Amino acid sequence: MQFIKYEKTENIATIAISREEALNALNIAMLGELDELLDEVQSDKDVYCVIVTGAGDKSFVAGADVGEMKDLTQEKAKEFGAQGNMVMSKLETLRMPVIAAINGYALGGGLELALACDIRIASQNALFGFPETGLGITPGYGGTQRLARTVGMSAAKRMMFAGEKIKVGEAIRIGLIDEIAARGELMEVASGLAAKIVQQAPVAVAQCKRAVNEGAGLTIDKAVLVETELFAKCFDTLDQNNAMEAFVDKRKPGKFENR
Ligand code: CO8
Repeated sequence: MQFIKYEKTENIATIAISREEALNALNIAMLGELDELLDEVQSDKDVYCVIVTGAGDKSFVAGADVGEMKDLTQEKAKEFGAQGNMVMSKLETLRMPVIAAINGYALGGGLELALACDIRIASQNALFGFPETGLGITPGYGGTQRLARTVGMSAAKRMMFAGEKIKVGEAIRIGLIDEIAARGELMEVASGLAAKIVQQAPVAVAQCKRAVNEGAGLTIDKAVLVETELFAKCFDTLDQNNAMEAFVDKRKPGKFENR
């Protein structure tokens, strides 16, 4: 891959968007690489948690590539938007949790990428915003929807309407991020959380993710039915059998086997 670095250690995969000379701005080739990589991650039984970050210490992702976008026709813009949206949805619906480790600029498409992750941890120097209205466009990779669902409609509208860039203090206040890490300690903090996640039963964690995501658009009556289905499926797993047996026998369960 030209624009993505990929590593896997102890059930944790790290995807680093890597185009430092352009502050990791997303281009079409990079989205194609990410698309293929996400298929590989989804089918890798050994990956229980993913961390997404940006290469270097200045930028997570500074948006979609403006140079690549500037001459798009309406028709091409639809194609471009659809490709990006498909990749963001693939990331959002990965079986395992995804942590965004935001190491600097998370602007436009970069913030949209972070919003498609399950949990956001940012370093002190991170800066968030949707500068799109200043470029004459709307966010196009699901940002209008995921930002409003994450921080509420008025905070989301304010960020988009005014094109304001916000720092970590404001981002945590409005619920855009979950944790702030000292500069230089971001990957340690993100890996620490990932290490806790991979110690839980992977199937149970995956079903929690599905229940929250799939229930979000439903009425509570329908949403709890989704939960019941996923809850019940856990009882067909070896990990549930072993963990509950160990509890009843008053011993520690062995390592979960993801089955
Ligand atoms: N696209 C292309 N190149 C970029 C981008 C970008 N989004 N961001 C930075 N770069 C490049 C710069 O052009 C520059 O390249 P060069 O060295 O060749 O001149 C290099 O990265 C370094 O950038 P700066 O010199 O500008 O660095 P500064 O530290 O001075 O500024 C900023 C950093 C504030 C992040 C500034 O670079 C900036 O404002 N970048 C653009 C941010 C932006 O507007 N992002 C949103 C883009 S729109 C979008 O993401 C829409 C997504 C949905 C698309 C759907 C399509 C249908």
